[in-house]
Amino acid sequence: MATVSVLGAPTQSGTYRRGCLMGPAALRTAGIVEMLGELGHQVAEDRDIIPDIVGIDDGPYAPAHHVGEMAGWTRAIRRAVADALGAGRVPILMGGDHSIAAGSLAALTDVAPGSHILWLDAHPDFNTLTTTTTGNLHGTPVALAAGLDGADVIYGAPITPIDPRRVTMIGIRSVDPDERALLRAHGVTVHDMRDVDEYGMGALVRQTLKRVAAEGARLHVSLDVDFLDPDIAPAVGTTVPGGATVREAHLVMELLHESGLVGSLDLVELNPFLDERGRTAHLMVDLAASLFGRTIMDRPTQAW
Ligand code: 5AB
Ligand code: MN
Ligand code: MN
Ligand code: MN
Repeated sequence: MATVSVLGAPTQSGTYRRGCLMGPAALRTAGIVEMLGELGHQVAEDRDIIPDIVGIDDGPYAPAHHVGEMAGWTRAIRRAVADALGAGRVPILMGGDHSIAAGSLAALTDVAPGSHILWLDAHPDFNTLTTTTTGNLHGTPVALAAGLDGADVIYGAPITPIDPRRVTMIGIRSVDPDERALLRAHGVTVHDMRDVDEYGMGALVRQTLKRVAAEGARLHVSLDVDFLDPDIAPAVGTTVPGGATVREAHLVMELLHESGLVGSLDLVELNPFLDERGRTAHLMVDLAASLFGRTIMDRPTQAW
């Protein structure tokens, strides 16, 4: 059983659409804390992070906007997640938009260098402060945590960059041209939806887990709501058709649980303002439940 830190990061400055700052409240309303208790885990901490105040003029970084806000959140999140990891807890970072992962990924290399990152998203979020065409910083956290252009501005202190060759992305179906070139150049493993169609979700996740186990690594999971198909998860600003089904997403989480390798989790991009009677919030909590050990039938832990 795990000791868990439930950390809210109610941001929305990394996106152009308002509402995802209500994400942590919606996940709590949908019962995330009670769910963890019911599965036998101990919630040692349940709070929202307060961002640092960092004044940065967006001017030189245009079209990037809210650079100072992201810097302030990133620095506070990095400390909070590193504290939780350092205390042997499993942090669940609840967004908020996906720019917050710049903080959790840096915390990971602070405390557990060599970790592997599983990025479940329609998008790779591998733009830099110079390649972003939208200026929306939720499209940048993986590249920034890898130390690419803009990392110094956002972190304001040295980081141990993540190794992009230890990043596996699944669910990808919307990639910008410069982003595609960067992903290739840095050796990120990208399983796009075509791979999911051809090989199946289970096979891709098992392959990834085997690799992580062989690396002797822990796994950080970053789950963007838009990994899911918009028909089942409407509460997100950046919908892309053709996403994961309910069962595909649960299968990912069930296999991750059985592996015993997951040490930290981001639940991001939930925009409750766009939800239908809480269904996306409930789905995200149910997926987290599968990751933390809920099963349909009791079954022995399977060799994967
Ligand atoms: B999300 C886009 N690549 O950079 C950009 O939802 C979309 O956290 C980013 O995955 C989507 O703005 C960010 C066009
Ligand atoms: Mn994302
Ligand atoms: Mn996305
Ligand atoms: Mn999004």
